Amino acid sequence: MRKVALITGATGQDGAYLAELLLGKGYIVHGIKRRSSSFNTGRVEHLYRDPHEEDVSFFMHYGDLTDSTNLIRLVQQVQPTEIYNLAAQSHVHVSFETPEYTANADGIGTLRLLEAIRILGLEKTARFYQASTSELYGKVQETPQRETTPFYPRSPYAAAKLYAYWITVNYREAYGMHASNGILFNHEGPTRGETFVTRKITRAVAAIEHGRQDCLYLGNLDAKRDWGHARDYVEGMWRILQQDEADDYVLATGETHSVREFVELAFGHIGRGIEWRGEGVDEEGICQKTGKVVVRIDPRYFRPTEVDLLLGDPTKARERLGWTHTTAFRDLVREMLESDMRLAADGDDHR
Ligand code: NDP
Ligand code: GDR
Repeated sequence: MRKVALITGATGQDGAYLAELLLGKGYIVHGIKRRSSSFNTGRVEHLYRDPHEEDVSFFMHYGDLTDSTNLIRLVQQVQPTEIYNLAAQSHVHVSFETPEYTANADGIGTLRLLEAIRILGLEKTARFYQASTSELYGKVQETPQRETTPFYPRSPYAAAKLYAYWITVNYREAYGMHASNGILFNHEGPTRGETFVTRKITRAVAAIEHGRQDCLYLGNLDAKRDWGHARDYVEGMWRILQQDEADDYVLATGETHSVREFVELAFGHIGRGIEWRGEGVDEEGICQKTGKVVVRIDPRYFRPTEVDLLLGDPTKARERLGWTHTTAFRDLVREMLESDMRLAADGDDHR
């Protein structure tokens, strides 16, 4: 019997990598996509085949985490053996602008999916993965952060994900469901959303190099993150669901770097060193080669409450899942930058 996976958020960065991984393992994969006025399936286009052809293994369905009836119908139709709940309004800063929607999609959306499984009597047959996040640690209580570190969310996004985390634990304990949380630290790649800081930087560096942009405007350069590659992290998600017992795991690299370091490395890759002048909102990054200002601070990118430092301890994942990251920070930056340089050279910097 082939395994059947249902992925919410299949059009997102992780959903696309995960769909590819599972198809490679022989799964039948069903993804949920949202109705949009323009195409939003660019990341999974290479996996998609006309459903009229024979032996098709990848299917997309319209759906939304804010619509219970849709979720119940899809779970009933698909009868998944594994459900990966990756759909979310995933932008921390945007969550301050859309807190209610974020709570609805990211928090209550998770409950809707768990209830769909229960209503359909699939709680003993369908395994459930919840995309939990290092943002739960927020104002950190312990460094490095591990599975036992107390949570202290610092945004509407993190507060919504806190509910999702605990309702997943509760359904595991209350109904014996195989429901697990992956507490994933930041993971990136060439298809990362364009407004997350890593991709914003690599796209801007490529655009500046091609003479299409003069300056990159950023917020807090001193924030530190534990950045890995999304390809590695979807492998960890899959391993979590292959365990006999459901449990919660941190996936991280165990290294932390500041936004400033990311900027320096990205500009360094195209042979343009950065010299920093000023402080706080007056801080500027000058290109050592041209003498031009290529980075400026714009306070609009500061968050009302910030998460200053994230550094994960992936020991449990290494010992129990045999999981470890394979892409080093420097190689991640290079891969993202090279991809954006190719897109900029083609005159097509949108994906
Ligand atoms: P993306 O923002 O790239 O993808 C999010 C996906 O969710 C997209 O497919 C999006 O659809 C979909 N989506 C958003 N709202 C809804 C909704 N109401 N109903 C159905 N689908 C919806 O995120 P990532 O791939 O980076 O992250 C995947 C998950 O992991 C998210 O839950 C995120 O919060 C979490 N996470 C991510 C980390 C990271 O560093 N990447 C770290 C820790 C956790 P559309 O394409 O139409 O916008
Ligand atoms: P994060 O990612 O909030 O960690 O959430 P993001 O890349 O948005 O921010 C990382 C850090 O960079 C600082 N920063 C900026 N951020 C953005 N987006 N734009 C800027 O111009 C900018 N300048 C500085 C931020 O203040 C922050 O400190 C990501 C998402 O994928 C979540 O869904 C996921 O849960 C967490 O990672 C783990």
